Amino acid sequence: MSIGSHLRGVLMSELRFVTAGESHGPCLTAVLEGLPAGLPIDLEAVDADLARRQQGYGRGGRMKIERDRAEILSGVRFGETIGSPVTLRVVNRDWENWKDRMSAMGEPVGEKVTAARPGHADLTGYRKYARRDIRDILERSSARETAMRVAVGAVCKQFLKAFGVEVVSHVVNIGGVSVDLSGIDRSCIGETDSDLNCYDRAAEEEMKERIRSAKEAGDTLGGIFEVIARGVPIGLGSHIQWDRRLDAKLAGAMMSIQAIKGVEIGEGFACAGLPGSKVHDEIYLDSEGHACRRTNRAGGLEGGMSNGEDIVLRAVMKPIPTLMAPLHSVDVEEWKEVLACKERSDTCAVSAASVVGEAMTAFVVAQALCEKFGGDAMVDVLSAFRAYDERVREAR
Ligand code: EPS
Repeated sequence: MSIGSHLRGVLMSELRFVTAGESHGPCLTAVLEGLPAGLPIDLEAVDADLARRQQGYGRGGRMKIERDRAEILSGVRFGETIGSPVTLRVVNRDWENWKDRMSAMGEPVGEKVTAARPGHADLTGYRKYARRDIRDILERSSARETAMRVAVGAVCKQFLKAFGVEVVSHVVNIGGVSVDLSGIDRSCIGETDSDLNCYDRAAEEEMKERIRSAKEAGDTLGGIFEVIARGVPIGLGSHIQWDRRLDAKLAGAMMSIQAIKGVEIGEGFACAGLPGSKVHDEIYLDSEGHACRRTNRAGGLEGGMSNGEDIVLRAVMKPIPTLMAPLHSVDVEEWKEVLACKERSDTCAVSAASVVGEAMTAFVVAQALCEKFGGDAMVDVLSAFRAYDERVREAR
């Protein structure tokens, strides 16, 4: 087999997706390819995740306009996948207000954006893509795109459910206010009705207070969220090669979310200050003679593979770069120092990012499952999974 055909083979068996669409264009779309045929699709569950992403104390005016709903344009018939690419669409209601300025054809209309925002893609994107209006960059770098990641992730969650896998998230820090993790029962995560997807009421009130003051000051806030994947079978990913390691894929997927600046797995950065005896999860035998752990500091990943414990990831989101009290910058047309442009934006979107983190984790775990048990039909994938699961459960 030539390298070319080998690579094609790899790509064809892979679960993958791309998104398209501008923040104020007519709609956003995603194409998800590689899902086996025969997976029942619940569109209401997709919409429920889209609604969760729109929530959050500190969101801006845009979220009052949008009511994100997913439509399916291909790949599903009578509520079941048929093996072909699944196309999802979310309409931008704000398009009505932007039709002329975001028109695909015709002469440019409206004022250009020329004052770059520090921390956004504005300045580098404008130069790299040789544009004359920063809007050509900000429309796509906007986190509006994450609506499609959430829609794709929601479909992946339905695939994962067939294997007993569940992905949840919670916010653990906003603007320096931290949740007391020792007081949190992680098994309850996934059940909150909190505005900030936070499970520590006292911390949540303080977070809201910080968001209120940041908004008053024309400033923005970032934070940290945690994603937990439960029920992941052992042995997804591999120690064999750098690009097959599941921890690398998860970290990469998390870093791909707009405004994320750091990721840690399990104890993560805290490991730097601890001796090995306080970091590694000792292995015991339970009453039935099965290997078990009493701690999960590894965050469910050892040697680039899932080890059967919960996968625990945390990601840090920087404060949103669009400030109402703008920072020093340059005007790209006049090439002089100015204050950055003020676009309508959010004060804090960490709770929205947590839902996106869930979606990206669900996608990566679904991709790893497809890679390991891949098949064209759900029945085949499930029977490969059950045979493997039986073997590894029996293995001593
Ligand atoms: C964003 C700017 C704001 C946010 C947007 C991300 O949009 P607008 O410019 O329309 O006010 O609300 O987030 C979303 C639209 C969304 O759906 O999350 C940005 O510049 O990144």
